[in-house]
Amino acid sequence: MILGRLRAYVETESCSVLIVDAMKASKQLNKVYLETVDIDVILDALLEAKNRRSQSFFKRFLSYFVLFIAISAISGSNHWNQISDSLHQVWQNNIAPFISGGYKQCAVALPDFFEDVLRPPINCSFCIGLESIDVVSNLSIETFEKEYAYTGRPVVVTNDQSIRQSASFSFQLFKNLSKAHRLKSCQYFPYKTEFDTLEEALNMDEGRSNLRPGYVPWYIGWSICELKYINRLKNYVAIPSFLSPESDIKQTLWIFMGTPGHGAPMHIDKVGYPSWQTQLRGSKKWTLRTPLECFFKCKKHYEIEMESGFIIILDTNIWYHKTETVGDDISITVGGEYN
Ligand SMILES: O=C(O)CCC(=O)C(=O)O
Repeated sequence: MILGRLRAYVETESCSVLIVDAMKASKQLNKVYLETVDIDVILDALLEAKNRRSQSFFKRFLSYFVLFIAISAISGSNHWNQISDSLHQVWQNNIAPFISGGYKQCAVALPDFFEDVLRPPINCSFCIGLESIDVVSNLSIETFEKEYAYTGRPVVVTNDQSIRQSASFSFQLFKNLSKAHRLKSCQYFPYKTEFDTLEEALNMDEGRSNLRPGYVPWYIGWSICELKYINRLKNYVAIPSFLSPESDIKQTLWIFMGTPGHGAPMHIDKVGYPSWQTQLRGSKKWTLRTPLECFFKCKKHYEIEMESGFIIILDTNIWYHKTETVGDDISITVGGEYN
């Protein structure tokens, strides 16, 4: 009786498909029908059942989809490049603008898990047999190019000539250069700080920037990408001497600085070239993680502590990496990419 009346009612609201489906689906509904004749309660229950059904359909669809892309990525499917390109397109053109409510670029970042499974699988030859990160003193251009530059093997270089030519660095030096418009940033990473802009960060109170007892920890990073400013920064920081002048083609320089206990979280980059980074002040621990597809072929984790004057060479496009300032001093680094 109730169902008959209900269907008639609902049909006038042009929702008959919903009702028929929902009636089949929900045992709970039968209880509602028996216990009440209030049409609003019944409709609410029907709608809830319908939502639950479509949610569980969506969840099932999503888990099959995620399983499919994870298996393709891990197994290194031949078509993976096309699949990942198409998925990126769909994300960028349809899903991200839809979620962010517009076409603002980067309003919604790809969630980490998707970043991970959407990248093309990496050939593990760079980590097979690698037990620890080499530490080499005074590396020559030839040895660097033969053994490290394009092999994906990370290396830490000590006693490089460039260190002797670099200035001594402090928070204040960057603050002064930026305030005087002698350096201008391009991209800025606030990490876990509350500073929305580099200017705000460089204007933090003096006690905090000087690590006075009770200071609130911080860590920031930014890039310099205009030639005028890059050349100015190069007056202070010498490029590692084992990089040949031709390999210094990607000019952008990156600065990272912050206090003990803080750093960059685990991530992988899509910057195109491998990186160098000089530890100009303080110490920083790097933790490297091999990509998922190499877990069964390589060691999973590597750690290395960079002391002042060390230079790390790392292809951040194939190694997951995170950093943490260690010791008592501020950590200041400058780095870039090479080709
Ligand atoms: O030096 C750091 O703390 C972070 C560096 C980094 O994440 C990168 O170069 O991708």
